[in-house]
Amino acid sequence: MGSLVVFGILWIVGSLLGEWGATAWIDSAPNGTGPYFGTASNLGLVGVHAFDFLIWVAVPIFVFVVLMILFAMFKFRARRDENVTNAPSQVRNNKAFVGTWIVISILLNLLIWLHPNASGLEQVFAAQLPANNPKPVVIDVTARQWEWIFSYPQYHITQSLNASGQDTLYMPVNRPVKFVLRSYDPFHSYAHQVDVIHGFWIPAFGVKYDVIPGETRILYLTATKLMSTETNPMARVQCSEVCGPGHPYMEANLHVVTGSQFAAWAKAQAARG
Ligand SMILES: [Cu+2]
Repeated sequence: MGSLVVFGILWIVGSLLGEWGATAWIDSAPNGTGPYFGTASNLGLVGVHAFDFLIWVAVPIFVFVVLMILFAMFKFRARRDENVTNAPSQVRNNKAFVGTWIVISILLNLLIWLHPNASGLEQVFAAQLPANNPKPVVIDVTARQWEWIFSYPQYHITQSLNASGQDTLYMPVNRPVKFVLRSYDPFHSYAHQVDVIHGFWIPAFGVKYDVIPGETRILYLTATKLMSTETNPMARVQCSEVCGPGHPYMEANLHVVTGSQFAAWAKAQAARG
């Protein structure tokens, strides 16, 4: 009984220390990004919260298992005067313990299936409903070998470029954006159907969406942090499908700006046509 009490106390103290360490780790990096980089969109945050929850659940289990190994090594070690060659069988069976372990494992699996798996998926599905994205900024994204072209039909911008003539994605923070994703390849214009697959990936947003020839795909997303490629390399559009020799260089600048900065930028872009 004494061992059980000691084990219980060690488990509780170890778990509390572990939870404290995990929280410090998660909150360690600047901007609260911790060990994650996909934290700057409503969809990315679903994943971040899921990982936080899993770590929180896993810490006491990890501490329990490690403690059990250390505890058994110490408690059941061979004594100096013990005759280990003729020791009795060391195999024990505790049906209550095994039964409890199995039941708790099944319950934990069910819990993780429900939350964060099913609940997170539910959040992602809900985030893709047009009704939950009022007054979105519509951005037509055309992927081609090897370039991302961004047009803003509401603002009469046919191709958004920066001062150096590079494709640039501007979007306002905390406002829904409706990405209309299409694949187009002018080098293979003889057959639009045999165009190649690209992958629309913004690492900082924790989101990837394949761009399939012949399909028009819609992705709703809300950026939650001000950021730009200049200060954060994760804030960029990157192709994530091997789409030919130019694939690694198929990236574009990203700027997440305030609403008023976005309005000013759109006005200036529209003026240059
Ligand atoms: Cu590509």
